[in-house]
Amino acid sequence: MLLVKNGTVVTADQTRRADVLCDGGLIRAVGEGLAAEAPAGAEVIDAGGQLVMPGGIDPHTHMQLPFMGTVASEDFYTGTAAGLAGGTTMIIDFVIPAPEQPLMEAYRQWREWAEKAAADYSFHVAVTWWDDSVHKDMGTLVRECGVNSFKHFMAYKNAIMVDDEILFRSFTRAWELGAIATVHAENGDVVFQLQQELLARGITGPEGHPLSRPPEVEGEATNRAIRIAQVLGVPVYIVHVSARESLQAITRARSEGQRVFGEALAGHLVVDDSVYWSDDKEFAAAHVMSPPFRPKHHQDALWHGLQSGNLQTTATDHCCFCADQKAMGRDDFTRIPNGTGGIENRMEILWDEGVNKGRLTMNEFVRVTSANTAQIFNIYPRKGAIAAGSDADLVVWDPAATKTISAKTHRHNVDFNIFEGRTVTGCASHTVSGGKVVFANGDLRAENGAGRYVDRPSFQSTALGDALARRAERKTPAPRKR
Ligand code: URQ
Ligand code: ZN
Ligand code: ZN
Repeated sequence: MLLVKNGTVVTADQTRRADVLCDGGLIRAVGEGLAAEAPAGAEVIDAGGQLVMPGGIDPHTHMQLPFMGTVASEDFYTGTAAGLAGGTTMIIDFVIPAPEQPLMEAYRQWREWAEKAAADYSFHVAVTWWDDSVHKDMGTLVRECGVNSFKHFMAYKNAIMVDDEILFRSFTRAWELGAIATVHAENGDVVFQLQQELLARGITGPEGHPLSRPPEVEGEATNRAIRIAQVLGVPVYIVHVSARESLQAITRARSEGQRVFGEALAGHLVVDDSVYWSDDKEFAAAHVMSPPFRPKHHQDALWHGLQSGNLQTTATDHCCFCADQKAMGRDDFTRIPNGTGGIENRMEILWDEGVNKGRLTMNEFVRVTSANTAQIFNIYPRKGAIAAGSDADLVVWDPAATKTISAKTHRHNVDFNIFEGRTVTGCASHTVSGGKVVFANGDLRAENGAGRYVDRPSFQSTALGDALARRAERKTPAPRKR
């Protein structure tokens, strides 16, 4: 039994003084004066002067991902443990089959890797190729494995990139199954051409990375994915929206009633492209991720996207590579493994830059760090809520505490932090995962293997599924009048 007392409970839609009683991994009661009901032996957290919020959900991580000739340095244990130290109590990672690799084989591999997770986890499954077996495995994944989202990379040509025909087939299949399609939206063909041109001009340093992936490349692919989803009548989720152009495509579609969701990374909200022009090439290479960090005006657009509700979730795309791995691209920026970290820092960055600066209310903070993700991926209110019957995943947040972020002290298993040197006000003092106190005033008690796989039911059994079904009953749209 765990009692979190004297705190102010902040959820997506409510702020109130309340105690929280947890038992058996679930929240049992939320209300004032529960201390009297807690048995003598109950563990107690005194949250006086602090906030009690749903544990964060990071919908975009890549623990120990084999990628670009190496493997991400963060594994499922160290990565989820780092998340717990920052208030994140669940991740949605990615199964990314190699082209021609059976989806079920890749799924089993990632499930094995994730056994060591210290916090709850789930998987989006990437469709990186197509034949009848992919069509079949998608059905098995939804019906038997609790997968309700399929990822598509429109970038990474000659690797995991898929073309419009596969997008069409896979979006259609996802819709049939009541699953949501998600995309990494960059035009991989244009990126490839720009990369070749830059290399031919002798531009091999990390500055070539952003030059080969301008915002227009992301805006075009975002719009293309949205339009294909519109033709098919399926919802679509755009991961790591980094540019104003992509947000414009999402905003337009949403304003016309299309069901499109967008995700912003903590990194894209506060780090700009000046990092790539540093004389310190190792520093610049450490920031190589896709889409790249953008000029500052894109950050303002992303914050407006979160404030307006046109972007719904925040993530990290936690995909870490150490300096020696990034050095694989010392002579050719296209060989620098793409990815940066941040799972421990996402919530404190969102709080400091969002709530402290008046961009987000505390309730909106909960929406974009937890509740919206839980709703979009159909695990609300099990996750993302503080209510009787919800999982006992909580963060006790000290709005007055300060913390200076550094690779010297962070819990990530990587030798770099894109938020290095930032001092934030507001951070987790305690994290509760499955009803257990796993982080308390700097003491991290993450347990290898304590995390559970979280099934995410298909949408067919939900209002969204009904809405989609009703749409499907409409006759096939008449050919557009020219
Ligand atoms: O593209 C992704 O999301 C993966 C491969 C992580 N790397 C990255 O640069 N974002
Ligand atoms: Zn991506
Ligand atoms: Zn990613």
